[in-house]
Amino acid sequence: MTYLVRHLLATIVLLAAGFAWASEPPTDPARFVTTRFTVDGAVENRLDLGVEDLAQFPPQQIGELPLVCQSGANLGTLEQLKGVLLRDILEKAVVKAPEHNDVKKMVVVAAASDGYRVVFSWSELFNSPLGEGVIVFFEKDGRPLADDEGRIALVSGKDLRTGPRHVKWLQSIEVRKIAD
Ligand SMILES: Nc1nc2c(c(=O)[nH]1)N[C@H]1C(S)=C(S)[C@@H](COP(=O)(O)O)O[C@H]1N2
Ligand SMILES: [Mo]
Repeated sequence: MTYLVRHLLATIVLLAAGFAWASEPPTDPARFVTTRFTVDGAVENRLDLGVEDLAQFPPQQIGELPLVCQSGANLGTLEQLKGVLLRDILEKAVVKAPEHNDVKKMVVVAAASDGYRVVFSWSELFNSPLGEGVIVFFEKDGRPLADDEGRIALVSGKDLRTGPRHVKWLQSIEVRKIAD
């Protein structure tokens, strides 16, 4: 084999490997899909809720919600969301706050099956207009949520940028007191 041919072959092998690496399929979102989530931490009643259980709460709808990333990039629109208020779920779980000032030091952590986590303060949810826009949702456009975010997700509809607190694949809600 001449030097030139060997060199050519090596180049072809390297190029092929490069393409194989670059075109590796993205992680399959189906492996993150959740069908239930828990509510735990500082609550009187630990809950474990599936879509069918959410039907027992007062229904909430959001007609159209532009999704905007933290970077400012526009990510499209969430249409016809059906869900329930996170506040209503927490009221059923009953936040444990024996001292008059406890709730002011509490946060609610919404976690997803891929490790994504976002935080709300108790005050945001229960003592500000923002709370009226925080929903756990299970239907979009009249259909169950697809694998890319389903079957249960959460969104804070009154955020300036709605992407960050759009939690796909909701897995748990944890109530925590973070200051003494
Ligand atoms: N579970 C989960 N939810 C998530 C994220 C994530 O990585 N995991 N990324 C967030 C961010 S930063 C944005 S902007 C929106 C939109 O992400 P998408 O374009 O991947 O749908 O989802 C949000 N929700
Ligand atoms: Mo984002």
